[in-house]
Amino acid sequence: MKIFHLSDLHIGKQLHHYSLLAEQKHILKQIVELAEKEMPDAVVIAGDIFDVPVPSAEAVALFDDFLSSLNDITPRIPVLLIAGNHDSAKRIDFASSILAKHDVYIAGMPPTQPEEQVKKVTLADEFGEVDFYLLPFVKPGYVRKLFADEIKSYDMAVKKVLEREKIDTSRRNVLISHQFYTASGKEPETCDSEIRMVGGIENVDTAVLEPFDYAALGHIHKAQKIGKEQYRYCGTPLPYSVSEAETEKSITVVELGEKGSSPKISRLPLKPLRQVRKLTGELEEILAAATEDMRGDFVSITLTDEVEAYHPKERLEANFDRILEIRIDNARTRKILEFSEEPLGDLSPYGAFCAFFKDMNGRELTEEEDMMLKEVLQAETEAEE
Ligand SMILES: [Mn+2]
Repeated sequence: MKIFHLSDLHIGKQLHHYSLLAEQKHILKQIVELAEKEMPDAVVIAGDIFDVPVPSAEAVALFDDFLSSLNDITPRIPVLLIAGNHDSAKRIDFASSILAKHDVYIAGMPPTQPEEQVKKVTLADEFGEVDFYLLPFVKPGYVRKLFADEIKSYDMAVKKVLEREKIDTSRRNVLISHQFYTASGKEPETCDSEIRMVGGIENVDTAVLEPFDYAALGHIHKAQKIGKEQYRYCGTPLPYSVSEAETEKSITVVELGEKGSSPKISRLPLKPLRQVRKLTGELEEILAAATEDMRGDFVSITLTDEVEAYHPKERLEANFDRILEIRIDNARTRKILEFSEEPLGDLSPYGAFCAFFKDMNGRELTEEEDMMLKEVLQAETEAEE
């Protein structure tokens, strides 16, 4: 059984205020063409379909178009998808019972009531049946009514929800899930486009994936395995941050053979409409290296000129249509950065400002400035009381 594993489409996402709808339309079309060519037995989307819980009309229309184009392929390819943490479970679930008649299977919410189970879809190939478990993003609070014990963590929530399914491990099982999986404490490699997680509270250990022959995971934006070869994040179909500049995005293709055999896993590269590039150097070097090919790309520029360059913004804009940011990295800015990273210790606001002023201006405050500063701080303190 051949599976296309996708996740984190984030339809409607912007990159530094640039709409990515044209890029997303282009990449979704490419995915449909690859499906026509490769004819997988299923397309799996492991959450974060949209970038926000209430997506724009254009974003919804684009996803609708993608599903219909996939559905037009004959023989029909089933699509299995779940909600991620960016999606609204209820909105994703809209029309799901009608869509199921068209082989589009959607799970918006994990079970929340004692009589509910994880949505299961069974598909078959020459080796028999495969059970797909569609587990949308789980928070401990969503599933608390299912258990007598208090659900104290994400790990416990996912573990108990899966145990409750009494999965028959003599069958072939695939999990579709959207969580922050770690392997005995080892974290996956992240990018700047994911929401930062604090203190590891969202971690779910890959031990819970044991009953599955393949785990199609979403949430992490870089393609990688976690724990075992067959536990995979497929990553986003497009670069969604400067940290993903010039990294190759892909569809993860999984071929499940007989029960007990290791699945064959490969990656089908996706070619974006525009690249995300990171350019570093002196203004003149960057301008000299700019080609007509790069004009439309999204560029993050770091200027290293020690002497302030002449009209850098205007000159860069004449060569690049989509500038994400222009940073300056020279001795002066590095000094500022170094200073900001130095612990302030127990300096009072007054002491901290004096040190900052000296560093920026290379001198102490004059008597008059010192008095002004004290007045401002005094007024602040009074306002707080
Ligand atoms: Mn995501």
